[in-house]
Amino acid sequence: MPLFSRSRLIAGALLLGAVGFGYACAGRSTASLAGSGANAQRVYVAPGAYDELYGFFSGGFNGQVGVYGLPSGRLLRLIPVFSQHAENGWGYSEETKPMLETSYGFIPWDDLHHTALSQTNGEDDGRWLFVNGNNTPRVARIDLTTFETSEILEIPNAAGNHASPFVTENSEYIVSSTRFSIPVPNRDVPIDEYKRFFKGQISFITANQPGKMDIAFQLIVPGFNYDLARAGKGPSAGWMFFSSYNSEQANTLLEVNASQNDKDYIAAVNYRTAEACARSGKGSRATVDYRHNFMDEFTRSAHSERKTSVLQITPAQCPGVMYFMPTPKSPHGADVDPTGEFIVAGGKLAATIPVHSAVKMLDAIKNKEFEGELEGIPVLKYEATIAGEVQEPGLGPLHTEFDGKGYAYTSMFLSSEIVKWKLGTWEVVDRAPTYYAVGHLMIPGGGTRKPYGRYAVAMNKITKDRYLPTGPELAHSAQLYDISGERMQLLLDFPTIGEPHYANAIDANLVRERQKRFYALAENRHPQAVRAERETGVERRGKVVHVRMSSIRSHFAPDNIEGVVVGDTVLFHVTNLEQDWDVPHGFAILGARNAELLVMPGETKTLRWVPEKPGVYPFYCTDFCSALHQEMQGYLRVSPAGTTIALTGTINRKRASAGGQ
Ligand SMILES: [Cu+2]
Repeated sequence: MPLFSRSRLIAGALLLGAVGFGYACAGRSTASLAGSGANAQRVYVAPGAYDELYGFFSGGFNGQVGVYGLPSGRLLRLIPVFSQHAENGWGYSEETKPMLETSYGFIPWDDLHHTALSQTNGEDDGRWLFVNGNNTPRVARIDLTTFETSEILEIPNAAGNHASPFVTENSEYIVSSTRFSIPVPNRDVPIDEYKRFFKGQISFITANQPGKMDIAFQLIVPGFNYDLARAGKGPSAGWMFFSSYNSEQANTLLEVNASQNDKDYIAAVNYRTAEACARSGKGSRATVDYRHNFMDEFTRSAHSERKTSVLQITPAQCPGVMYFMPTPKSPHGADVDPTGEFIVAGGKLAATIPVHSAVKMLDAIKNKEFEGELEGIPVLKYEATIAGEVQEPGLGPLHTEFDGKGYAYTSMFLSSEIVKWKLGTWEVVDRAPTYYAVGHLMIPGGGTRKPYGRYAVAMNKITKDRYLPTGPELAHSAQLYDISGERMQLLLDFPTIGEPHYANAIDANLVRERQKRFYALAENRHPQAVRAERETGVERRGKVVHVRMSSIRSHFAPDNIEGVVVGDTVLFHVTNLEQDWDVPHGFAILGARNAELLVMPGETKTLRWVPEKPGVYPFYCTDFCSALHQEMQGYLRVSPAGTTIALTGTINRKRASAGGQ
């Protein structure tokens, strides 16, 4: 099979890059703007109307998820996950800080790459969105009734949690596999002894019980780089497919040294077999250190628990758990079509798009059509599993999504285009340029049994001339295509926050009607909550002053506080007494060193504040809550250390409560 040589590939990339920019000029020409009025109508959502779809876009290095309405591309919300978020105090308030605890300590940032919506029977169910943290290996659950991160699990023995968090058909598991193999357990060894000490790992994480995520089992596998994954379905049900590269096990200059082999592998893991092995006592429990963090529903406070062991299985201990399918060449995507029969690889340096057949794979396993074995893992013959190859698709095939109508769409990073091809005949039927260097593609429902098949979104790595420039850093970009007809049609560019690395989109009806509107005050079990103003007050415990404060349109209680001295730490526990939708209150105080608080109706949040100088410090509501929002303020007096002024919290000169001394 002809492969581009490295130099030819690069030359081709440069050539096609130039073609890409040629398209850009064409994009601005009158000819192609002629249809833009009609295209505008197809993405236009009239004032007061809703978008058809929620689009959840990972923010890459901002550690957040951006929620965009589609087809309009309107930004609706940023959901902080692994990164502190000053807008709502995520990771700053005492209640949310434990969510960012890890075995490395408090980490207020991560690199969030992939999203995966929960599924029931292989279809979107609108319950949760799972996302991964790449740098400090973690996975997270976002509750789609609140659009809040409700759970984070760290992954031991991982480094670069890239092949994550792809979901099984009934959200039994999400997976996590390591991009960087490391010594397992991680310890002080010479880097040159990579092949001897470094291992990969593939973790299956129980996902369908909120608050109870854990690692069901961890497969210890050869020290390759594991990149992406998809669950099987239909004939491939019970399997999970992982792309891997660096089968050379290089530990330096991977750009050359990890591209030596003609083929790397797609790893097929049978997780039912792994479950059976685990049940029958195969494998062993290893001592590790990782964190499981979750929000308590009733205190609305996060807890961080330490975990110290994980069940590890090697493929040699568990025959039938894992097979390698040779795949050219440094495969990136490993995408399963809606029927579950085809596993499409995006060999980013390959000249074709290879497609494996699940049925052929199962036959090949049965007939032992192996070309060898790697650390107890049979390597299947390429000819035995391959269903077909898409010839001359373009340059740099990465990711493939499906429309549910028999077509696949592959992003071509180097030639900056989406290539549409037919499953079964492998013929290319359409191409559409992207602007520029498309990474992932997303078709709403594309990873499920029933893709919606109307739109595709390209997530691009380079924006160049697409928007008004904003200094050295340009807005990142997604592009929306209509794929309902024979030819793809570019409808819309929209800028995104952070890197839109990957995304999912879901029918808005599956999410919209299930929204929580406020938290019931009667169910608030936060230990410092107040249910009425008469329960507010101030209390000194040594050098710590607790202020139990309420907020309701349009005042705080108490709003005059005296008796705090330099050397005290003040904890403001603010309960929002409102019981109505869309009435958050904020809280900020002069000199606060982190963020404000944003407190949802019925919720209690805590701001830690350490005054350093005597004086009077105003505090106020930061969220515009009513016509009298501007009046929603108070004062806290700080006296020199050693001053003996009674601690009081008052409103309208009345004591807010008897809690002071
Ligand atoms: Cu307010």
